[in-house]
Amino acid sequence: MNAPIGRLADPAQPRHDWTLEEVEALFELPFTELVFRAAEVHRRWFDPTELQLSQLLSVKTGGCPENCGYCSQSQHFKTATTASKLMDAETVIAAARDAKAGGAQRFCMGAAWRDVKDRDLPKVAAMISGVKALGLETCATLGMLTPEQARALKAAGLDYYNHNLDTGPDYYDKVVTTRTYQDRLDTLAAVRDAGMSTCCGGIVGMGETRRDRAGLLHQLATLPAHPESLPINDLMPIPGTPLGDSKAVDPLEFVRMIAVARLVCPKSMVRIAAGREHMSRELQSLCFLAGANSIFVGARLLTTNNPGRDNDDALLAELKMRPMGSKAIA
Ligand code: SAM
Ligand code: DTB
Ligand code: SF4
Repeated sequence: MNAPIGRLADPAQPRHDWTLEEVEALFELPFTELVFRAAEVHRRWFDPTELQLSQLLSVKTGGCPENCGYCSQSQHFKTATTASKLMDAETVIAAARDAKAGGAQRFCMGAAWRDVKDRDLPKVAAMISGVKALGLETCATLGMLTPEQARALKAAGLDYYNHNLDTGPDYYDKVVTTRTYQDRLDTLAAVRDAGMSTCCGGIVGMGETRRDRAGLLHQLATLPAHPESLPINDLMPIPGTPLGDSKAVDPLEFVRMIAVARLVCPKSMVRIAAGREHMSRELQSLCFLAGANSIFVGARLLTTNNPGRDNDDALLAELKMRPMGSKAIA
């Protein structure tokens, strides 16, 4: 009778002591039971009719020295993506202004870098402060950071730093070998220590097992702080990369991933990140039911396509959902 009653009594309370076996057991629940539990937890912390909208811009594309097997931007693979230099701050700020006018709440700047070079920091800081001055939340994903660089980005006005763990620790070296899982964890610690919020999630569809997916969510759920944003990407297979011919993940398995993410990180924004372009309205709706409450808007992600505002506006209208923080529909 020494069972942790408080813990079992309220599944909506965040926990950091999840075991891998517990996370795996959630994946094994009957589908409707899993989705129901996740929907209940979602409602405890969020209005389930609200969706957070973020927009991405690739501010430095291609030519990346890392060998992430899923990525169009790695210089190790011959893909259709052409490399370009770091954009000017003014161009980035103009794109952010358009994103805001289109209804985005957060603007995320991505660079195909292994790590940040100090010489690029002033330009990146100017982008961040300019985007922040528009009244947008700011996010960047620039590769590995030192603690000093993290503090400099925070000082420039960066709210979120995206750095994905991508998959479970046992599968990581099947996907990328130019860095380690620990390198990723170290950057996440630098981001937290600098006082920024973390955006951290992963990809499904890279040939991983359910145990690897549980392994990723177990890592996220046992971090010192749950990521404030938790993106789940459905692999966009890129011709020319080692994962370019990957088989699509069963849509119901994708929903399970969303639901388990919601259950183990109950207060995080769970995002359907890459892959919505090939998802049906029905699949996306199931994801929203299972606790997803964030999407990327706009016709482009970094180098691949996204549904575009007209489609998303129509979907939100049909589902009677609305951008987070906007007025409720009467
Ligand atoms: N270079 C930085 C890094 O790796 O952290 C930032 C950019 S990187 C493109 C950001 C994330 O996008 C990756 O961690 C991965 O999760 C996701 N991503 C990249 N290519 C993808 C693809 N083809 N399909 C799905 N997600 C992808
Ligand atoms: C995240 O988890 N996914 C986004 C964002 N964070 C940086 C990137 C998705 C990229 C999809 C492939 C591409 O467009 O190149
Ligand atoms: Fe480079 Fe990031 Fe692509 Fe990996 S995911 S190759 S680090 S841009």
